Amino acid sequence: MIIDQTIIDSHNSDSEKSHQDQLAYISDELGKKGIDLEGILDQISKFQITIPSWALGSGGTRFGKFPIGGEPGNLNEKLDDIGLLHKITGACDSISLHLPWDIPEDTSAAKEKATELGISFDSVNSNTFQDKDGQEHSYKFGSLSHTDSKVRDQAIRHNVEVIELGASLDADAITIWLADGSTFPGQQNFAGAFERTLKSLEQIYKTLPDNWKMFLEHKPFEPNFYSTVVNDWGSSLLLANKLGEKALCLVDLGHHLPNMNIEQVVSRLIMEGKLAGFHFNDSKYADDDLTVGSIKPYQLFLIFIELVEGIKDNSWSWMIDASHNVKDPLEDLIQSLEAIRNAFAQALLIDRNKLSGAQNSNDPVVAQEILQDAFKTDVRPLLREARLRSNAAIDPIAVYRELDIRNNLVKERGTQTIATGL
Ligand code: PSV
Ligand code: MN
Repeated sequence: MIIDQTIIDSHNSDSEKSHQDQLAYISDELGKKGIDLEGILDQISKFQITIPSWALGSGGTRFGKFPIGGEPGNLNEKLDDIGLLHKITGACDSISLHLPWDIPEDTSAAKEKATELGISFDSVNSNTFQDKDGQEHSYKFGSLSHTDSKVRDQAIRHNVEVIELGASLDADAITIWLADGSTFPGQQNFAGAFERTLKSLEQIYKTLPDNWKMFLEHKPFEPNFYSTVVNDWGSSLLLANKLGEKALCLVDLGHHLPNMNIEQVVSRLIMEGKLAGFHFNDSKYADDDLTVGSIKPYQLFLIFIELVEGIKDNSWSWMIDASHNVKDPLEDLIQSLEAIRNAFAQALLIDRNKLSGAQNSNDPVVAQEILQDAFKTDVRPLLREARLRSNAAIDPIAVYRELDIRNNLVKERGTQTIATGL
């Protein structure tokens, strides 16, 4: 489905008056505080978030899946969906592929199509948490950490192939998340499994092209319920430090035990120059993969305060990793994109000198006032203005519904298509 620019423009002109009034109000308020509105708008517009290829269909739980219809059945259609999202939000100019779920049939054709849509290929993800048809050795008891070298070699080979394919698409990083671990006490020797994982990662690391990075993604549990080999940021950092400068730690917001101070983890990783980037999502209980900002928006804002402090010359990878059963996945992504930019914009409003002053004079009351003043500022007019300036929609959800995009996709693709993913 192709969205004509005139449709977006006409939607924007309908809401422009009310948008300009709200923008004038916030410009005035920020002006009184000496905040450079244009600088902030520029940073918001440039802030682009990667869409994972596996978040475009309805996600499932282990109890069931309820396909929404019109799901993209192949990589071409996935690129179309992201192109469409980018057109109406102006906020997502790249895709992250999960392999083998999304192996392009024709690499140059995929690249060409992506370029036409203004989309590039971000980090590629390997998958050794599932067995694929015809695979010689099973990952039931692990992959890079497996006790059997034949299984480890197979998993290493897969990662190397993912790097090769990623390089042919001009990606420059591989994200490795391992399900490896144990479900029962005594099942696995912790040190042995860690050592074998390190050795396997070293083999993969050696094959990285010069400009490439390796992102290590930790997770405390699931699918294993007793121990995971790369369970927390400590283990991730240990591996990254042992591997070398191209190895970095990726933070998925759902991959922490309850009440973890994720913003402090982020600060530590930035301090060590080891932050790779993010998988954004939200959660109430564990790795719920819910819409970003839907449960704990304040936590997201606190994380962005750390990011904005360290962002200077860093090129971190920003990606959404959410998927669930109840919303239209494209509307869900629009909401996630909005929540991420919202938190970013609020964090940009913090007066860093004032905050340092409050911290240095041990004044938690003023520090809290500074944070909450930014958090309670309604920055949505800034996000709308950034979209308007990128020829995107002032209100992307409204345009999505006005154009009846889901039903059009169902008409084009049918009700039975299922997008690859979990
Ligand atoms: C694992 O839970 C994870 O967060 C990893 O990033 C995987 O690649 C992705 O989810 C698969 O859905
Ligand atoms: Mn993830």
